[in-house]
Formats: sequence, structure tokens, C-alpha cells
Amino acid sequence: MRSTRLTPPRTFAVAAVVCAAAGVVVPPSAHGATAQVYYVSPAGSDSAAGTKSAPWATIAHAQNVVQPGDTVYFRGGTYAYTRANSACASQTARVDAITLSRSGTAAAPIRYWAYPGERPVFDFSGMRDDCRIKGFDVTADHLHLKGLEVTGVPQNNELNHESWGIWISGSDNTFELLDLHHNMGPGLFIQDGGGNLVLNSDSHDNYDAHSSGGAGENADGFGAHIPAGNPGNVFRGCRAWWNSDDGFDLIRAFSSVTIDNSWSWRNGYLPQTTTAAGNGVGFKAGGYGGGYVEGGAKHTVRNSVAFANRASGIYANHHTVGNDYFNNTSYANHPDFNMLGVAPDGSNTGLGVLRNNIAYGGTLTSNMTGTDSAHNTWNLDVTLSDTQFKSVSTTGWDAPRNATGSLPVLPNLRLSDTSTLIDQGADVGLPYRGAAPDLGAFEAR
Ligand SMILES: [Ca+2]
Ligand SMILES: [Ca+2]
Ligand SMILES: [Ca+2]
Repeated sequence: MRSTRLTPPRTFAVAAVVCAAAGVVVPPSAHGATAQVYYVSPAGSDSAAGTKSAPWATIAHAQNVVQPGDTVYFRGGTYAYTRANSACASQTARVDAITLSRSGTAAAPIRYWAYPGERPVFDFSGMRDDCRIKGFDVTADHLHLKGLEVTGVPQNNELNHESWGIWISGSDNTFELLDLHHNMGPGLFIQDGGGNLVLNSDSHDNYDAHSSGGAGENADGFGAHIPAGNPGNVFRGCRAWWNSDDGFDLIRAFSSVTIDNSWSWRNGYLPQTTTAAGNGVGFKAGGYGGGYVEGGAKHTVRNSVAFANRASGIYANHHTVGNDYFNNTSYANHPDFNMLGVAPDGSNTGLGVLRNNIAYGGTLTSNMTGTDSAHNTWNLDVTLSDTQFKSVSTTGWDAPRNATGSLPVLPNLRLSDTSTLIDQGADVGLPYRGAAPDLGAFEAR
């Protein structure tokens, strides 16, 4: 549709080479043309120009046009899907509502962003495809999705474990300010690929009502389950709550994953109830199904908060290597820290390197024998009570984010001015203030 484009067709490879040879900064699109900005709206048309005044209707059409370096803005409103982009090959096959397979580059990612101040909602609840469904299937690399809401991915039969909000097998993508909720399966699921950053995103109220393995057993907030050779996946500034299985789940991850500055609460229930559902772990930090396997990866959970989950706040889940657990606060979980690991001979053992953590309320710890544990509340001669904290409230954690997208600043589980947990930590290489790191997720001074 060149006649509708605002810019010339992009066939300037020769010109780009000349620019580069002359030392001129090449625009951030691989094809040598200026990076383009396009618009999509629920009221748009794919035969329109893709401009702000004449937006397209679908992300699928946008993908067919974009090149590395381009930005696609999604106007507010609901993008409702009623069918996948291919037929179910069987009732246990997998189909996608949206497949993102065109990659950007490291220097020129492709951006699929909410238009500033607006909220595009991708609503998959009307899909009737009789197999497993991925709302977004991201097989590409170097994409940046920002500000999108993903909801309603259904299960339409009872033959499968789960559907998925966003499924990822690409690398070096950024998923920012996403709101993933009311999907019948995990909100965001990294199956393969490395270097993906999940930033300042929320996943909540996901519940797999029709799973073959039992209702509610598979809808985690966030998961990474990647093969070996895929380092660098990071969850940062994320929140998971009211998911019927776990908040964060790293089972069968054979490459190291980092969970940083994230919160997880009230998982393991039918959402918004106290009725038990799936596993109910805040941060499930590994494991390979229970037995010992070679090649286990060391994960990191740090500066994070788990509270009021039905089962463990932070759980090693039969992991085979000792993960790093630094500066976490686990409150009123069952237990707060469960370091159950498995040794090469298959026997159970505690596994984990634990520093500067707070366990308070609920059951504090289990399976600590065998761990490398120091400078945690259970190692120190400190008396725990509510007065150690400004607040022990379990409400308000889902408050709106700051303007930059960072987590809201709440008094909840922050140390009080008189807390004896201040400066009681060990230096583990993370930033701190004062004489030494404080205990828990939030440095007071
Ligand atoms: Ca489960
Ligand atoms: Ca799980
Ligand atoms: Ca300090």
C-alpha cells in the first residue's frame, strides 16, 4: 500500500552504507530510512495509512509493515479477539491470537507501546478455539511491549494444563508496564530465550479453571522455564497476586533467572477468595520435578516481598543447587522460607545462600539444615514484633504505580525508625546506606 504511506518505500540500503562510511550516525532502523511511528486503534482500519489520524486496526497488520527501529502506538480501548490466527490441529494443539515473529535489533528494537496516557486492552475472552491458546506468542527478538493490558485468554476444553497470556520463546525482549489478568493460565510465561526483561508489570487474578491436572494448578503470575544456554532473564519491579497457582515460578529453568524488587501475595487461592486452589507459593525458585538432575541453574531472588501466600513465601522446590536469596521480606506465609533441596544422591537437603532476609509471621522457616544462612532474622538475636515495621498491613499493595512505572512507596513492611533490623545485614554486593545493609527488602537508612 505504498500509495498510502507518508514516507518513501524503504529500499535505501546503498544510501545507508554511504552514510555509515562517511561517519554519519545512521538512523536506528536497519534499512537506512528514518524510524517510523505508526498508530493502531480499535476504531481503525488496516487499509488506512497507519497515521494518528488514520490508524490501523490490528497489531498483525502493524507487524507486517514495521521495520527495526519503528514504534507502533496503540490507542486506548478494547482490542477484542474471537479466533486464533490458525486452526487448532487437535484439541491439545496450541494456537495464537497474536504471533510476534518479526524481530528488531539490539540497536533498533521494534516498539509496541500504549499511546501515552491511554490503556489498550487486548481481550481474548471471546475466543472459542478448541485447543490451547496463547494470547501473545512472542517468538521474535528485540521487541519492546509497553503499557498493554492482556486479559481473558480462555481454556475451551478440559484436555490441557493451561492457556497463556503471553508466551515467550524469543530473546532480548522487554515487557514493561503490562497488566496481565483473568487469563486461564500464566500471565507471562518464558518458555525459551534469554536476556528478556520483565519490568514493572503486574499479573493477577489468573485462574485455569479447566486444567486437566486440576483446576487452578497452573495459573502462575510469571514463569520462566527455559533450557540451558539462555541466561539473563530478569523480573524486576513486578507484582503477582491472586493467581490460583504460584506468583512466580522457575520450575525447570536450566539457565539462571533473577527476580529483583518484586512482590507476591495471596497466591494459591481461587482469586479473591480463601478457597484453596493450586500450589500457592510466592516465589518458587526452581526445581526439576522433585528428583536430582544434572545441570541445575543458580537463581537469585532479592529485594522482594512475599506475604499471605497459601503455601511458602519463598520456596526452593527441590532445587538442585543453592540459589542466592538476599534481602527479602517474607511475612505470614506457610512457611516464609522453605529451602527444600535435593542432593545428587536424591536425598532431601536444605539448599540456598541466605543473607539479610526477614521471616516474620506465619511459620518462619523449614529445611534450613544444609543451607548457607547468616545475617537473617532467624540467625540473629533480635526480637520480632510489629513495632519493627512502620506497618504490617496486607492491603494497599496493588496501589497505582509511580509515574515512571516503579512500585508504589508504601509503609507496609518497611522498617520503623527504631527497628533493630537496621544495619544488621552483610554486604552482598547490593547498594545500601549507613554502616551496613538493613534486613529485608527495603533499606531504611
Ligand atoms: Ca501447580
Ligand atoms: Ca506453578
Ligand atoms: Ca543500612
